[in-house]
Amino acid sequence: SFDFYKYHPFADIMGYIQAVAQKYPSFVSISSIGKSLQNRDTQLLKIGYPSSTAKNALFIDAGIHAREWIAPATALYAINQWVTNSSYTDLLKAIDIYVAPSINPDGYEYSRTKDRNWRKTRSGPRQNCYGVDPNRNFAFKWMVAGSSSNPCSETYAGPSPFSEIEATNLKNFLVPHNDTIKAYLTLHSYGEDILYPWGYATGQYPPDVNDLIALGHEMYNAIKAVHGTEYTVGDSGDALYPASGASDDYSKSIGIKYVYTVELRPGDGDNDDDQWYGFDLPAKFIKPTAEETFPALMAAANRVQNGP
Ligand code: 0X9
Ligand code: ZN
Repeated sequence: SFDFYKYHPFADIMGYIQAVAQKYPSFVSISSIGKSLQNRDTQLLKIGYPSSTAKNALFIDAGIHAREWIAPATALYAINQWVTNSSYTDLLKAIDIYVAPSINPDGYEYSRTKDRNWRKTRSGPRQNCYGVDPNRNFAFKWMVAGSSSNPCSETYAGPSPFSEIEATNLKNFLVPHNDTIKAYLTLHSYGEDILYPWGYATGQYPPDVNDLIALGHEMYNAIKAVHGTEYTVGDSGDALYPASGASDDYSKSIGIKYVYTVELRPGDGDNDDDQWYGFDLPAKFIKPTAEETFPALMAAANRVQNGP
């Protein structure tokens, strides 16, 4: 059986979600959001019982940054909770949950096999350098802040918005579903933050920012209740740094209400008591990280179910 407490190759992640869809065909199905540049099929799991009326949905992605391995691992743990625990049946009759557990597969495999610290896609070369930061490549305030035009930079925004097939694939799913998707969570690491838009600047907030802060605090409380971990809830631009062209701002710009970038464990390393691992979080931390994150995902799911 699948070991949730280790890090897996992309092919095994896809194999796991295919097996889930096969095992629970009455309420789980699989589809493709498209292929990566290197032709890896990027699959998406939909969890939710069929309904005669349109259902609202929660969308979760992970792994847009290749080296942030804890994010796909956390997404797989959450899938397993939803499909194996019958206490979620009513929720899954009311809403659909989409999980895309690994949306930068070429980068992810490169970080597994060649360079543990790889962040970007694998397009190129351009000026002898590979990759675009897919989280700077979306067509909202592209290249406005925290983005580089240098192909060798870690935050290279690409030659144009949606130059990257991986960002395009995500956009092509989100845009036609923007009326039903009420919450978009994108799992990253590290820093232990719950970040809401806008991220393209400091001091810029959407008109419903108080709703985003309120759910952000619910997620904070849900996380803290499990192992005591205290995340920071804040505006992306203020609490972290301004960075434009990211998937969170783009999702908000197309009308998805509750949008968060969740920076998982570890913390930012400024606590002397912590042994600090950065992106290279040992597998023994998958369990506590996933355990405490799941209730935060549930807080978002419950908000989708109960409405604004
Ligand atoms: O810089 C990023 O893309 C994210 N941090 S990470 O360390 N995982 O790379 C933060 C993105 C927050 N959202 C926006 N600034 N829009
Ligand atoms: Zn990231």
